[in-house]
Amino acid sequence: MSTLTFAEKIAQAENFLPINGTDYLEFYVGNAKQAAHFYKTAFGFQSVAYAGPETGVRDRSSYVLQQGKIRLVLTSGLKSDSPICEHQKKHGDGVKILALWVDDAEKAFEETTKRGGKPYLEPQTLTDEFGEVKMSGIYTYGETVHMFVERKNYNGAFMPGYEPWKSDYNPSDVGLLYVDHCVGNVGWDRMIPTVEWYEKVMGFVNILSFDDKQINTEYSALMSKVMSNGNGFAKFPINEPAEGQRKSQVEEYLDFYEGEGVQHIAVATKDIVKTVTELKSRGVEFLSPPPEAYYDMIPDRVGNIDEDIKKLQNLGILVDCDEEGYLLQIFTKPVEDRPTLFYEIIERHGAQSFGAGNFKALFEALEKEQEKRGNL
Ligand code: TYF
Ligand code: FE
Repeated sequence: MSTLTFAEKIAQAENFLPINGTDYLEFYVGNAKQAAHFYKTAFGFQSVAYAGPETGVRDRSSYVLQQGKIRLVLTSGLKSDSPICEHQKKHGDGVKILALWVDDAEKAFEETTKRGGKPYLEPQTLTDEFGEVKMSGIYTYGETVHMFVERKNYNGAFMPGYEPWKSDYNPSDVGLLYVDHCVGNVGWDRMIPTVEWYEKVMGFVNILSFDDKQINTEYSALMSKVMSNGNGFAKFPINEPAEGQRKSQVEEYLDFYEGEGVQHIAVATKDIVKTVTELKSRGVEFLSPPPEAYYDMIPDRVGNIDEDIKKLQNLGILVDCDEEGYLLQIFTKPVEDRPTLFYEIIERHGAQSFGAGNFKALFEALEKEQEKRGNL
């Protein structure tokens, strides 16, 4: 067990790629118009900007939505030979771009490509009457891309090419604030090379690891390593499947996504009880709640928490802790027909970890229930 705090670990990252946070997440989807409706209605995102044939963009439609600092771009290609449609045909709806907000998109491109990053987009400058945005991009795992976005004083709706999207339909937000982390699923024996890629090309550090002995329940055998940049604003855990009693959930993802890609996006809230109550009332589906015994064990396992355990239990919210505090988290079911992308809602109270203690706790709670039935 390392004695360094998370702050001490991330301070060891290199700083050739300063990152201010997530700029946007772009999805390639089959029907962006309907996907945008879903993220407004079910998740409480607000309409921000649009690009498409009406704004002079011929090959695609893109809808930009925002909640707190979280910006989503939902994009569909308009012709079957479009690379966007090809991506969607192979992977289903999924995350294409994890865009990072940087101070210098050209330098980000130079520093990462000279360390082995594979170019996706050479640095370019987009200009309109509201200012300029510079962008560049490199590939990460699978066909997923890290875009570097520099927007010093741009004050348009999103970026050149987009127009403000004024909608008459504006469901209220649900309290989502920012992207906490985005997890990638990679293939067998691909976790270490991917971790080394983040170290070498992006200057990130590994702040946490779970091996398959920690994360191995009947349902889920996997290994995971969390990569962070030097200020902790960009955190990318990397999962690899492991052999278990059943097929690993990561392997199932790889089969259905037909390759490596984003497994879940964790979004932060300050009031998880309120956020999850609201999401459920709007039809967002969550994984089944853990057994009662899980909640009986919380005082011993985690200690005192501010929240009413009964309320957490009613909603199926999970609790975990580390040396620095505790966290509350819950996972949605996949939001696609393929069992691929899902969401995590997370509320941190000091803890900087990712909830791995929940694997063991869920396992033990199941055994407690078994014991109650006299079957152990
Ligand atoms: O991002 C992560 O690594 C965690 C993984 O009950 C996780 O979200 C998944 C399920 C769970 C606890 C942690
Ligand atoms: Fe997570």
